[in-house]
Amino acid sequence: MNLDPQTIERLAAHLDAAETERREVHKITDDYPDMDWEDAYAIQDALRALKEARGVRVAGLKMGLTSHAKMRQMGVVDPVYGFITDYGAVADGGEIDTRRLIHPKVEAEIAFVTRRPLKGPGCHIGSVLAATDFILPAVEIIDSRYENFRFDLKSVIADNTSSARYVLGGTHRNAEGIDLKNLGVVMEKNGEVVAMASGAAVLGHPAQSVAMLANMLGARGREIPAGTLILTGGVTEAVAVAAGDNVTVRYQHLGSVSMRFV
Ligand code: 0L1
Ligand code: MG
Repeated sequence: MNLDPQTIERLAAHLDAAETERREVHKITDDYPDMDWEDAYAIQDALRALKEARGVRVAGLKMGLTSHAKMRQMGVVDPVYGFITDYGAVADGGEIDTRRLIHPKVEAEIAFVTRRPLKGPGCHIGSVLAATDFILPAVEIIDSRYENFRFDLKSVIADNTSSARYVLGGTHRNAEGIDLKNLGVVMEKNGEVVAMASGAAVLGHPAQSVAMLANMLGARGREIPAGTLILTGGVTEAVAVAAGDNVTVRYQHLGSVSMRFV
């Protein structure tokens, strides 16, 4: 690690304030070009601790940048992980207040809920499917705290991978009975189709994203606990939204998820 504990705490507070005050900031590697991957995740951990200390509950974990479409869109090559919060949850069909966000974008995702812990290294699709309680459709609303979504991977990890809001659909299914690779997803904005993909867009299979998360956490001596909700990453590129937009995502076998931006 190259950053001292005080700098890590200060950068976490800086990113937390940017989120709560809805204020864009420049990417933190501009000022700390030597920060390494451990520093980046240490800032994310400090951000999580800061939020939990004021009563925020962590509602689950997320993987980001797991599709080639997203990686291409953001000019990066590796997935990242972060956490989702209780205050980020929006009911299916609900309203999302854009005045609380900077420059939101929506991503269609497939979510998993585990019934057994998963720990890397060596976690694979088979172990994930065996440990999965159910899958459900999800839409993540990301909102980077960085100006114009311009960042590098370390800055985005520190900023909790742009986590902001998420909407879960009501249809829960057993993953074993579903061909997740070929599960079709269609995203509509204001009645127009804006993106289409299948589950294979996420690292070849959405369960691979959970396996990678377990392996990434395992490298840090952590695991995915039983009962964890995991957003596996956008199957399509992220689509920008603004007040007045209506978004519906239709999932083969899993129903649809919708929301309105006000
Ligand atoms: O969930 C995601 O894929 C977002 C990862 C962070 C990068 C971004 O803000 O697009
Ligand atoms: Mg996402």
